Amino acid sequence: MPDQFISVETTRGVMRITLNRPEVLNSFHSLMAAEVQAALRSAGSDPAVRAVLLTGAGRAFCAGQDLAEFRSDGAPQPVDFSAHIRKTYNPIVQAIRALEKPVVCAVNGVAAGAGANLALACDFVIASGTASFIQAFVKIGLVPDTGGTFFLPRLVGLARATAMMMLGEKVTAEEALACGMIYRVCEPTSLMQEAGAFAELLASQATRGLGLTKRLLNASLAGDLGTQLELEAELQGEAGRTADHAEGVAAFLQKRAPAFVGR
Ligand code: LHQ
Repeated sequence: MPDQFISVETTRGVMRITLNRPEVLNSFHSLMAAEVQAALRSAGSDPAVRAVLLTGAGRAFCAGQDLAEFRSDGAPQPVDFSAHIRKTYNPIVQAIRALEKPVVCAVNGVAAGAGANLALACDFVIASGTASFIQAFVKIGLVPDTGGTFFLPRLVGLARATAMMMLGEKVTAEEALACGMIYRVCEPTSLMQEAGAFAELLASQATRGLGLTKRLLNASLAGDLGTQLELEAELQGEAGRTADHAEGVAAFLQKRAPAFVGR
């Protein structure tokens, strides 16, 4: 079935996933979440995809949960939020972290609630100078979700994460860059060009090596030194058996640029 709420296109090794409900700032309802999950599954299984670029259509990246999804006649419906989160956001975050290919998030405007934390689950966040990040949950009496309480304190430290999550104030792209929350800030007019070129650069690299590096970084978030050293040794063995490792060494010795094939 064709996607209704996102657009997906793969060119030059990059799968571009665009959240496409601009009239509600690309906020998530269950159907859009299911489409994002399917796109990420296909990114994992398609060898032609060597990097993913996630962004939003229109003036926002994503305003988090579509707050109209659960309401009728102005009264909150008795929805099981726990079940909803387990079915929608959690599998997306798990899929992004488990995908052994780099995921770049181009934050083109406001990223609020689950939208902010979706961005933080990606490997690289490149934001427009006009973008902002809002841990909006507190404003509606909720707790942060979509992995925010895992990634944000690790990115910016507990003190700043606490303030962002307990105050729900807008954090500008420049502030986010300054505190280590994101990778880069771009001029608004050049965001998609720069983020696209960056994703294509990643897609031209030694994909298995990048994927195994991501597995190591994931493990480092929770592991101890001994376990991490052992995992490095194991995965270096695997990386050392790839065609791209042989190509990288040959290119170095022959003083030429490597031509990686992603295997
Ligand atoms: C929206 C939304 C939106 C619907 C803007 N929904 N329409 C998990 C599980 C279970 C339950 C709940 O939550 C979660 C996780 C979460 O993500 S909780 C956090 C949910 N998100 C928010 O609380 C953010 C709500 N949005 C805002 O605070 C503002 O819209 C921001 C600061 C993002 C942008 O402000 P503005 O630039 O001033 O835009 P706006 O407010 O005028 O919005 C434009 C339109 O988009 C507007 O519709 P309208 O028909 O008036 O043009 C909004 O109603 C709609 N919209 N966010 N989350």
